[in-house]
Amino acid sequence: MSTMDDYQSDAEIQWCPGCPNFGILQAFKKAFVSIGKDPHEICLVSGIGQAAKLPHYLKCNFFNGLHGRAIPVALGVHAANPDLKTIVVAGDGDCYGEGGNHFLHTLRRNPDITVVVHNNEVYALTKGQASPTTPKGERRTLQFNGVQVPPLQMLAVAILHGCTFVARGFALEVDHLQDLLVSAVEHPGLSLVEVVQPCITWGTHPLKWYQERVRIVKEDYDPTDRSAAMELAMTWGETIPIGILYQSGPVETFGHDYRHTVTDRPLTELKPLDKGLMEKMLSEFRL
Ligand SMILES: Cc1ncc(C[n+]2csc(CCOP(=O)(O)OP(=O)(O)O)c2C)c(N)n1
Ligand code: SF4
Repeated sequence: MSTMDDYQSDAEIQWCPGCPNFGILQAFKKAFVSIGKDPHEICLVSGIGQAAKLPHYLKCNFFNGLHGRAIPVALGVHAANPDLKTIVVAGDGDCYGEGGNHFLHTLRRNPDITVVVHNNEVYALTKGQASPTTPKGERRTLQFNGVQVPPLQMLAVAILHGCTFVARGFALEVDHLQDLLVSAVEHPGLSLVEVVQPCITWGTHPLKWYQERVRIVKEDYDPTDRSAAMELAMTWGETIPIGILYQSGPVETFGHDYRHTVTDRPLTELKPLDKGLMEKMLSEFRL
């Protein structure tokens, strides 16, 4: 049985003091302990950005790759070893902007992975430019006259395109976020958790602005009601609802058919191809 200390990394944390990302980090550690997984049974995958640094600060398997490309790497990890709990950690720019294409098509495929998006409504690492979730009209470091286009509503897009677990959390509601992460990781199929993560250095509003608006969904809220979920997913203003907004299933997950026709075992357990045969195959492509 793991403890919080088992996930403690020695890396020096590079976030601004007081960044709400610290709350998300704490929620991750608590969630892993609640799930009862040991660090070697988990693999975090990230790209580039402030959010993408989170895996550095947890002692478990992780792969830190390119901006926008965490999802395809996570799919590879999951294909190679479906016994690992594979979790993508990304910023809104990383996942919805440069990685938006991967995100969209992953919704259709329903792989059994979790995607956690820190939504701070800016590109924080590169000093506050607009991201796909920046509200229309907001002035940013490169958008001097204000952003000209409306933000993407990716939680609604996810529900529309068949994601069977869609949740929104708040970085300062650590215990609530812990519960969301546990439910997401245990959900079979693709699970999406977007976390409201105010950036206290480049963001427009102070923490108080978010604290006054964030509301946990009512206890009698029915997350299987798709229309109600769409409405909550698109609500971001006077109130910002948090909780499991949508959950349905079970739905067959991507790789299910293929795994049973090709192999029942993780690819990591297959014998490597014969070296001579590999050489022969490669030689056909050599000039
Ligand atoms: C392929 C590539 N494109 C662009 C960049 C520059 N870049 C690094 S981080 C970043 C945006 C970070 O914003 P976000 O993903 O929202 O994460 P945050 O820092 O806000 O957590 C950009 C544009 C890069 N490093 N690599
Ligand atoms: S720039 Fe913003 S997101 Fe990045 S560490 Fe500082 S407060 Fe956090």
